[in-house]
Amino acid sequence: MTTEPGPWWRSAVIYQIYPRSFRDTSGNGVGDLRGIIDGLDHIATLGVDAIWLSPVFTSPMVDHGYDVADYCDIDPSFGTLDDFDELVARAHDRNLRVILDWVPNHSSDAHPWFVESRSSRDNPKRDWYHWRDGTPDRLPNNWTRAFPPDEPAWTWDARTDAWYLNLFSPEQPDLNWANPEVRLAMADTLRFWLDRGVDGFRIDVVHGLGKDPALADVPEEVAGLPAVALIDTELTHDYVREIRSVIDEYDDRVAIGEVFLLESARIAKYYGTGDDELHLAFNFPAMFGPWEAEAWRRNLDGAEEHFTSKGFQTTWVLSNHDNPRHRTRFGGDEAVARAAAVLLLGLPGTPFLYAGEELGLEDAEVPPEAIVDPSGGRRDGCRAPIPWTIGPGHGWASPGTWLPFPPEADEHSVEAQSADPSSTLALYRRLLTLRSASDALRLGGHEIVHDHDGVLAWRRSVGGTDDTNGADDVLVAVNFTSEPVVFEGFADWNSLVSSHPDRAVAQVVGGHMMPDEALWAAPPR
Ligand code: ISL
Repeated sequence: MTTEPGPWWRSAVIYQIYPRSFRDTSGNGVGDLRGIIDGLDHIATLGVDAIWLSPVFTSPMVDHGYDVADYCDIDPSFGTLDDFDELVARAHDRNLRVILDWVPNHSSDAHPWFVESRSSRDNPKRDWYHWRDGTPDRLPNNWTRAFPPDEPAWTWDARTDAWYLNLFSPEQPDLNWANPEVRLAMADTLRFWLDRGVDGFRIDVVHGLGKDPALADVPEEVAGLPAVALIDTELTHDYVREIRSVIDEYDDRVAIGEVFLLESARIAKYYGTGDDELHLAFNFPAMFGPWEAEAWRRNLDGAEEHFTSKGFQTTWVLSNHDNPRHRTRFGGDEAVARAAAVLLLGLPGTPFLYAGEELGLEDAEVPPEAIVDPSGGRRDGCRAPIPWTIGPGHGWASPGTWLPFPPEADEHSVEAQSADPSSTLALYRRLLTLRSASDALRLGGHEIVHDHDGVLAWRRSVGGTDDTNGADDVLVAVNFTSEPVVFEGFADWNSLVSSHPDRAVAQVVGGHMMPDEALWAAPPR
């Protein structure tokens, strides 16, 4: 049963690639587009539906690509536009969609727009960024930037004796979206890539676009937080509607927003009416929670309350390029990381995988002298290169890599795990194969059927749960404890897949869960 009643992204699994860390073919220690082309067979075999590339545009790389100096070209360290076109064609040949990471809130200070804007007070592009008069000893407001934290979000520019706004590093000046010329120019950058066949965009810090025209202070009690986590104005919704209308000029594309707000209710507002703003927004509160049954019960209830009940599609992320990998966050235990995979791909909504989680990678140990992240190193560990092969270099065409490999890189390599049917990679492949064959798992709702003694279980179904009518019905059960547990009600169900290598497929579960086990099961036939 694989009928698709809705748009492709409703039933998709999206795989995030951090291009610098994926695979190097040029020998410079940094991953590149040809490396991604080489990795497409791995991705297609894994069984995901789309790839999202963190930024590949021309960039001085102060924030490793999130500082864009040309929105319509590929950075030479990644390759060329021809490589990009080939990547899109080869991905589409394998039924993989391609999503780009668009960074509209700020450009690089090396972008020609900013170079012009800062050149004089009467330059035609002066108003493309946020400039404020003043004196070097008087900040325009109390906002703080993200990189490095605890510093003001303003940089004094002696060329014209004025401040400019930067919510991230001083090399990432904020664009002024209140200026219609900025919006038109940015819309054209979307069309440039849509015309080349990309299937959508992940939109960086999209909630930050609309700045309060008064640029008023934030309340003193939250002034220590980076301002980017606090900005949430009505103006932004106007801009998001404009962005959506550009994307809607093309068929079948998706707008995914990074709404970096820490409350689901506020994130949900960026879906607009359901068809005029974002198609999908990351729901980060779930990612920041612990590995506990109660927390995941709250996540599922919150998804229902804020998204599903309003007709919005929920998203789920356990790991990305900005946070320690979930295996590391949850204590490093492989059994827990495997259980998390079974949970993630059994949740109702659109799951995002972060390249390397299918290998069960942990964060790399990055010594102080090797830190390259402008946030102060917090994000370097999760950006460690992907180990492809066993042995020195792990398949990278370079003696050194821009960050060290993660721990146990031989054992975790694609080569080692491909040959091992009990590997984490084999588990992900099995989960994704089952998911793609099950309407219940891809499209169904959920009903919680058990949530005590550290076990959370829910049932995914479409067409009712009466299996005599051929309905598709799957139980997802997660034992969050390191003890064996028994739970009632599903004694005669058969396992479809388990995080535990000792659980046989088609074994009657009998309500017994092994320590740290998560499984999917089907009703007796
Ligand atoms: O990771 C964070 C701080 O260390 C977050 O606050 C992060 O800055 C926030 O999620 C916004 O992230 C996005 O925009 C940044 C970029 O550095 C991140 O990689 C990107 O995901 C600026 O473009």
